[in-house]
Amino acid sequence: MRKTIVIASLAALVCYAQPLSSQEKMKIILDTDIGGDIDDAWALGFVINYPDFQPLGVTITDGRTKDRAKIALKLLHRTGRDDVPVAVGRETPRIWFHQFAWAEDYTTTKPVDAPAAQFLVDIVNKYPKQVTVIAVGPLQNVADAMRLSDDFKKNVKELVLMSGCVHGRADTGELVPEWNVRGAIKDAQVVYAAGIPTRIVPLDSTMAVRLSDKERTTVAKHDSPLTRSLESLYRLWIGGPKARMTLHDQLALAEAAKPGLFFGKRETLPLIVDDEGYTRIDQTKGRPIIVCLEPKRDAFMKSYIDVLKR
Ligand SMILES: [Ca+2]
Repeated sequence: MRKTIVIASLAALVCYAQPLSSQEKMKIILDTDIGGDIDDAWALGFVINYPDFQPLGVTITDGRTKDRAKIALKLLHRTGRDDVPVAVGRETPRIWFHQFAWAEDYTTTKPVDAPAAQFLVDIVNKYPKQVTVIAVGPLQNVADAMRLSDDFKKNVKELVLMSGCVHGRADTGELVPEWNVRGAIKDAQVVYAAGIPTRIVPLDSTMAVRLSDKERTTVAKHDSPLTRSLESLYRLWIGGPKARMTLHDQLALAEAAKPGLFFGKRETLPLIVDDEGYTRIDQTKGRPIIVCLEPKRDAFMKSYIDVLKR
């Protein structure tokens, strides 16, 4: 069973021009490992500025989750979004912390008391079948929410994940265990097998989308609390003269915001996660998952930067 969905809607190209009313906004939760790779902070920037999202919370996953949470809290505070709660997931051994210095002394706002998994359950129960969870880190929190309560599977509207490598990386063609899957393989297995409507944006797409120096300058020159913060975090992250941000997580947000608009092809495939962290097509055991391929790099990037500059 292999179905190809080609999406191209000229009507949708008016995309970011007309904000929706508060009843029509898309209720979302961003689940993120902010503070490691730089794309998470810049993805949260999109969530903060995108007018058609109603962000109900940010949940923090993987590694030093309390330290990661401080970055999210500070970024939300600087941009006037203290209304968005932050919930902390369980800590795990993996550590990657280039950007922690940016918020290590930050104490102005705090995370909510509920752990991330409980927070996810509570919010989807409050708004049954209305909340899209966009998960752009390893999947501990989403899997924990499923383990905690069957209500999560029943009541979440859908999942959009930056996750996996299905046919091969966009840059090398190599089939690899993708970072977010490899970082929490058992959790990814739970999520992929859950049978919830799920779309993934894999390395097959994301590795084709990097920020150019010109685009970075365009954002930096805009000079707002958001863009100043993102540029500061970028400088902490950048590890050498050749380092450039790959926009993995932002592509998942773009797919959540405008399904199919920024991808030339979407395939529904029966996928499983194997014990080594590969996402494999398995006609017997796989659950149908929509895989977003062939990113429209320039159209996406223009829309994304326009949102950051709002
Ligand atoms: Ca991430």
